[in-house]
Amino acid sequence: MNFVKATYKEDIACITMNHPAKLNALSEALIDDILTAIEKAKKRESRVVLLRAMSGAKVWSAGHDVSELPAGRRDPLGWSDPLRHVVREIEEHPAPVIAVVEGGVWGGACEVALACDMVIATSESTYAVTPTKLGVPYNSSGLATFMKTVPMPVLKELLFTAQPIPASRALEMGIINHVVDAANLDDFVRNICEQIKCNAPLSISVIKEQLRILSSAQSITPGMAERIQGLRRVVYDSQDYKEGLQAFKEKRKPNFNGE
Ligand code: LCV
Repeated sequence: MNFVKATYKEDIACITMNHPAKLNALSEALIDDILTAIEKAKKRESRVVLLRAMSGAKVWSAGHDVSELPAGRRDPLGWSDPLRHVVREIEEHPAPVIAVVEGGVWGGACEVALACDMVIATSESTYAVTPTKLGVPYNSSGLATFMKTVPMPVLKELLFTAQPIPASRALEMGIINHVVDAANLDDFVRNICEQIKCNAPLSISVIKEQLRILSSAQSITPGMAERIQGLRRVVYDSQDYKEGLQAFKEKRKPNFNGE
C-alpha cells in the first residue's frame, strides 16, 4: 500500500491516509489502499477502525481527486466511483469506524468523515462541502449521507456557500461528536475505543446495520429517481461543469453562466 499506513494492535485497526503531496485527495489509488486496509480489519475482526491523516496534518483530505473526475457527459459520482465505494464500505463495516480528524476536510472527504460512525476532531479542523464550487451534481446517496447528520438549513448553507465551517460550529450542530486538543487526541480516541471494546460485538454490529437500514429507508418512486438522474445529467453535461474543472486545474476562480 503506497498511500495508507495501517496498524492492527489490541483489536483496533488504525488506517492513516498518507499522500501528503496531494493532501490525501481521494484518488482511486488511495481509496483502494483504504479498502484493502478495511478488508483486513474485517478479517481480523478488529473491534474498532480508525480513519485518520498523519498526526499534525493541515489537511485531513482535500476530497475527491479532481483530476480523476470525468470531463463531462458521464456521471462524476456514479455507483462505481471509488468515493461511492469507500462510503458504502464504511457504512457496511461490521464494527464502528471512527474518523479521527485534524486539519481541513473538503468535499467528498466530508462525506467520508460523516459516513463514519463517529467523528473525533481537533479544534482547528474545518469542514467544507464543495460540489457547487466545482459545478458538480452531487449524487443522491451522498446527499443522503449528509442529511443523516447535518440539519437541513446548515447543509444548504454548506452546499450553497461551499465555505468551510470550524469544528466549534460542527460540534454545536451535532455533526461531529467531540472536539479535543491535538495533544489529547490519541488518548481521547483510545479511551472511546476501550469503552467500545468492553461491549458486545454482535450487538454493536447488528445495531449499526439496523441504523444504516432504518436511516436510509426513504420512499422514492422510479419516476422520482429518473427525474433526479435527468436533473443531474443537465449539470454534468453543462458548460459550467467543464468550467469548474478547468478553473480548478488553472488555479483560478470559475466563471459560471448557468449553462
Ligand atoms: C486533486 C488536489 C486536490 C484535489 N484533487 O495546497 O464534493 S465535491 O462534489 O466537490 C467532490 C467532487 C470533491 O470532493 O471535489 C474536491 C473538493 N476539494 C476541494 O475543493 C479542495 C481543493 N483543494 C484546495 O482548496 C487546496 O488544495 C487546500 C485549501 C486543501 C490546500 O491548499 P494549499 O495551498 O495548502 P495546494 O492548493 O497548493 O495543493 C497542493 C497540491 O494538491 C493538489 C493541488 O492541485 C496541488 O497540486 P500541485 O502541487 O500539483 O499544483 N490538490 C489539492 N486538492 N481535491 N488534487
